[in-house]
Amino acid sequence: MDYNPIKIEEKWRDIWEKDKTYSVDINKAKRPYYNLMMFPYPSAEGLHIGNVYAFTGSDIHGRFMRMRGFDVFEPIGFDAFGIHSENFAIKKGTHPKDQTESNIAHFKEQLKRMGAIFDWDHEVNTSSPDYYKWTQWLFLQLYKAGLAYRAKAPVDWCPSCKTVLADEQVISGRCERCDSIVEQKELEQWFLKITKYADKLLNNLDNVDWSEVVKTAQRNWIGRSEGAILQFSIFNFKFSIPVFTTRPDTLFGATYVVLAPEHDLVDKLKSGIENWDEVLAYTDKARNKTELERADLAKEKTGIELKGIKAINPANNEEIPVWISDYVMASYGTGVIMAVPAHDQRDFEFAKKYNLPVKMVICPNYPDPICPVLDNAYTGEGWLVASGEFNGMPSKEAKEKIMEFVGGDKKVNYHLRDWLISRQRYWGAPIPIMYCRTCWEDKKSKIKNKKEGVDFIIIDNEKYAIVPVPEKDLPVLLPYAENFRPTGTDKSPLATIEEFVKTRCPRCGGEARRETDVCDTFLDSSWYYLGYLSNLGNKKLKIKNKKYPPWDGDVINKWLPVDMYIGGKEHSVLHLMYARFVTMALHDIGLIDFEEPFEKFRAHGLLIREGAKMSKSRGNVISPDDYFESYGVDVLRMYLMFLGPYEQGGDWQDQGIAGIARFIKRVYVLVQNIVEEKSKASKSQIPSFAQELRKGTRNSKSESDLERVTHKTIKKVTEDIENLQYNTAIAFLMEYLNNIQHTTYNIQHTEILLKLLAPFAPHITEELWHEALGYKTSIHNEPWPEYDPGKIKEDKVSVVIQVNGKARSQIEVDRDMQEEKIKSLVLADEKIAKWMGGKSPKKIIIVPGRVVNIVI
Ligand code: ANZ
Ligand code: ZN
Repeated sequence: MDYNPIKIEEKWRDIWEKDKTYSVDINKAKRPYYNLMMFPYPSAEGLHIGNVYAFTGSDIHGRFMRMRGFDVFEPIGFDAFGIHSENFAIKKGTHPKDQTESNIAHFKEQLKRMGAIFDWDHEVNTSSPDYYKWTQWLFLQLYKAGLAYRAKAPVDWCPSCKTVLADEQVISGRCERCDSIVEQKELEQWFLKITKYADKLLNNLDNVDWSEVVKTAQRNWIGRSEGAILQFSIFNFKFSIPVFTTRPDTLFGATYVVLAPEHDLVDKLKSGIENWDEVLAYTDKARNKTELERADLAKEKTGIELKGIKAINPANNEEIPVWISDYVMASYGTGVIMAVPAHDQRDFEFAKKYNLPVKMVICPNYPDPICPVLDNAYTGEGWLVASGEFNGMPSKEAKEKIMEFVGGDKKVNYHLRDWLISRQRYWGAPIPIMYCRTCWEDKKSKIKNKKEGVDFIIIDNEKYAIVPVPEKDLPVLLPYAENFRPTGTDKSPLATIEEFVKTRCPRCGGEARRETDVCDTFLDSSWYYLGYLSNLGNKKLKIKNKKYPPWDGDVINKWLPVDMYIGGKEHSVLHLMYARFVTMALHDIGLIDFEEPFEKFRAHGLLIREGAKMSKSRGNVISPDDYFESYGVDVLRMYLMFLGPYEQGGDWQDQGIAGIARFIKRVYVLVQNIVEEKSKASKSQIPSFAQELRKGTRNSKSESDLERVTHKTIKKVTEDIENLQYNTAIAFLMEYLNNIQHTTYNIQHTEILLKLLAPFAPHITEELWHEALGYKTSIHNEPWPEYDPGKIKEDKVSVVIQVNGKARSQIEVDRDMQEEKIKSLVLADEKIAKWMGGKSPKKIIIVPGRVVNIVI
């Protein structure tokens, strides 16, 4: 029989779907294992090969855990709202709703071909009202808990996406999505108070099993910094200026003070400032720069002295000048710094340029009284000099002491900013808020004592009360708008739809207006792992259909936190941070029992093609469809996983896939042959293998070798899959196939090969399991093969290591290990290194399996 992957794969897809081979009863499952992968944006006509890469690696893990006896829940869905999908529709000249529907249809077809154990009964689509009703509900819970608020703030605006962006969505000053340089705008927007959880977000990282790169990215993003607030009084003014510093130990070296140009205090000092026009001109220029440009270390520093203003250094009462400069940010710390040019590089450059005094107060090598002349700031720790009574004190100790000395306060600062979720776009969940004028005017008489907030906003110079949409009125439907294109103003296109904007106030029954911005897509995906386990209007699901929340607490707490989450590291501080925040908030509101959503997270690597990033503009994007049709899914899955360690990514080589195709074909032929031979043997009375062994007509040595190789293979493949080292697992399977081919009649080993191969190539293994080996049940329900450690040991031998003929150490090596490898192991041995005392060996004599003698 010829191997015809297309036919075989289609056949098994149908059977699996009909038999519901992979579905789990989420209520009854005994050993729940939640295997989650980051769901795709259906923002193109089809799956990207990078999606197939990511999902295959995750699915292999899911299949493996299934064979190990877990009830694996592996859901999939679509992150269908948002600018990615909307932009694609705009490009195609279609409506986002229609385009998204047709994209999803094709995605689904492809995902079904992938041979994954997806549970389609739990599919979610974030753009369907059944789903976004709950995204809006989530927003209302956060609002009620005081975690959602409106505020005016300088925000990042993407001129090409025509919307504001969250802090996390600006990467090196550019839009995360389209790479345009962002601009700054001052706008009133909705924020979620993620900063309230800054400490928890940071501390919990110590207790989750996540890829280290991602943890580090989150730690840096949260950016906790411990310091102090010190007050500098101003000559002739009644108030003092607070500065935030992480180095109070350097206070005696503070030779000037710098304010952010747009700082409120600048205005308050106006009466004393002699060069006001100059100051104003500088401030205007600074406002037009992005924070990133301002923070650029390489950039030439600029600034203006506030002439006529003097600050007093609280440590020594010296009068020092006050400047404004755009290297100080208004939004960080207090927006004011004490400049210590000797010990801060930015201050150093500024002082050099404007001829301000540089005073060294931390000496790297005390008690050396002569501090080196600086050509750069010395930013390390050391001992204090020129600091009065603190001279000679270690700088670490002086931090606290000097802070106390001048009556400063401890202060912890975070880089993390609140999450800006308003988007001036169409394709998203409308923010479920209304604005009512009557309610604002009535607030004193009627609403004063009500619990719900009566914050107001100003629209066209009128004050409006903020009124949340009642939960029973959800969802606030997104209208099918003809004019969905971004307006380019600071309003979403929904603002132009009169029927949408005008509404009745649920509180007073009067006329009200709706909020017209929509939610950031990342709010949709911040809870989708809960959504998969919820009844979002899906009649087929047997989940107790609670009114609020949409999930059953028992089910949620049984399955979550997610056991394994796999996805891209580009979401390190986006989705992964937002989802953690939302989970913590839901926990504190009392809706779930856990506060970390993902117990284990692994970032997969990126797939490139022949050394280059795949992109439409390069024209080197691979369509999975072509490979589904030519080689079949099993070959594609295996080839992708063979390209490199899954967590590092791989380089797709066009020729490479043929090698995997040959391997699969060899498996196919081998199994057929073994079965044929076996049946011939039984018909023609050819002696069985065991009989042959007894008669001594076969070489029993090779048989015991195969036994050893089998157990070794099981061990290696098992461990490699556990560590997501799929490429080496596949290599072991290839080697194993070679070994089996040299024996005959070996059904038992063939079965093991097929089982080990099953997570990688689910279709062909199922086919052979049934058609060649004659089983009636699925190979995917078989238990994972176990190995016997006793049977592997044999191939290790213990070797004595001598130095100049004297036994000094002992190591274990593989029996068949190459001499070069043995030599390097021996030389790496700690004890031996000591005995060699840094000398290099003159000669190394190896007596195989017994002794290694090093002559020095
Ligand atoms: C004096 C000093 C002396 C400083 C020294 C550093 C070294 P992180 O670690 O990021 O929190 N700073 C404070 N507020 C600032 C603002 N709004 N814009 C720009 N810079 C600001 O950095 C804290 C340090 O950054 C603070 O400590 C302050 O400079 C500066 F030898 O104060 B330091
Ligand atoms: Zn009202």
